[in-house]
Amino acid sequence: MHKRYLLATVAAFATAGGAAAQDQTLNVFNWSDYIAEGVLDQFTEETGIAVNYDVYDSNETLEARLLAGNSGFDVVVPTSDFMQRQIAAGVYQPLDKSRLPNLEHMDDDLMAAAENYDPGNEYGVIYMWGTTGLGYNADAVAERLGEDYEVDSWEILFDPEIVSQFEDCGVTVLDAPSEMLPAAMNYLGLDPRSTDPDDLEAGAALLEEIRPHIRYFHSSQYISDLANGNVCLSVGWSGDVFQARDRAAEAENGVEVGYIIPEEGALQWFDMMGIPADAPNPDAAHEFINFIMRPEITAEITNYVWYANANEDSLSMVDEEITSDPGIFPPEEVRARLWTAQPYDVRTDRLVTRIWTRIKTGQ
Ligand code: SPD
Repeated sequence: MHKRYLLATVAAFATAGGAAAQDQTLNVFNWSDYIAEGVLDQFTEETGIAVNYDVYDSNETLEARLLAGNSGFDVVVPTSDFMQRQIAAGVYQPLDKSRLPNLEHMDDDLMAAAENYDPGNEYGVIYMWGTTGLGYNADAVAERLGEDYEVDSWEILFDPEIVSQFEDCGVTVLDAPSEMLPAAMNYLGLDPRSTDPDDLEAGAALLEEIRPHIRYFHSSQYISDLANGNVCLSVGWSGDVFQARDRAAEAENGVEVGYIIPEEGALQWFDMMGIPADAPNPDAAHEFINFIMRPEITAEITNYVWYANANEDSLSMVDEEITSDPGIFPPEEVRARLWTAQPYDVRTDRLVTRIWTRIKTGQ
């Protein structure tokens, strides 16, 4: 999905920044539904740097643009496992930490976790983090499985007899093979991080079994569809499902959306801000990353997009409704059930791409 926004106005140039800044443009490529209204305008007002903001909804889309070279982007937001292999491919430039004083606000433990992908946090800073779980329409579940049924397991998706009951109201999964195959493998009791072709094929077989009941594979459309009641069960990213819940509440349409991290566990991921090696404006990129790391700006974003952040000093400004929600900031006992991804090697990547095409096309 590609929408192009030119969010900064010429009028904004006049309000701040020196003459040099007035000529500057920053090109940001970020996930859709992932920034608070007003944040980009505030950056432009303060710095005089205009922002071109473009969005995607898959790591594969971002990666294709970066590997092709000359993307023109100054700041991008890959997920950490994808970033790891992109770092190896020379896609990023090291961050100049002397220009990022707001790094002091970041949570040491979470940045240490991100070091598993980027030793020394040389290339990336956590933007937001989350989990990949299940979004559901509470009434649709109660109608089909009874008022007492508690959605707490991947069985609602991966048990063919159960998921078949939701076919009429709409089941969706992410168009993200590196997340869907591990989720299926984990449900089967296999290691979700396994790259053994037999394990991947076992996950694929399960997905093929439930394939007839899936309405679509897409990684952003489910937000509005869950909110409007057009679908009732979605594999989704934590904040996106909470945005759906929020939209339904605002619309007062009677749709009640829930999100769970299933008891069998789920993927925990980190989305990282990084600067491509060939970024046209690395100075503005550093300024932008430092701006985002301001505690009040990060808090504003989390309050808008419902994703957890890794900015410790922002948390006192994040709505309690968000910090206290176990689906957004999971407590320790839930975190113990989360797994993290590791990047696929080239051979596994090719196999996964083939498997995914087979699953999606149903052939
Ligand atoms: N709408 C924002 C979605 C952000 C999702 N990040 C990707 C996580 C991949 N594991």
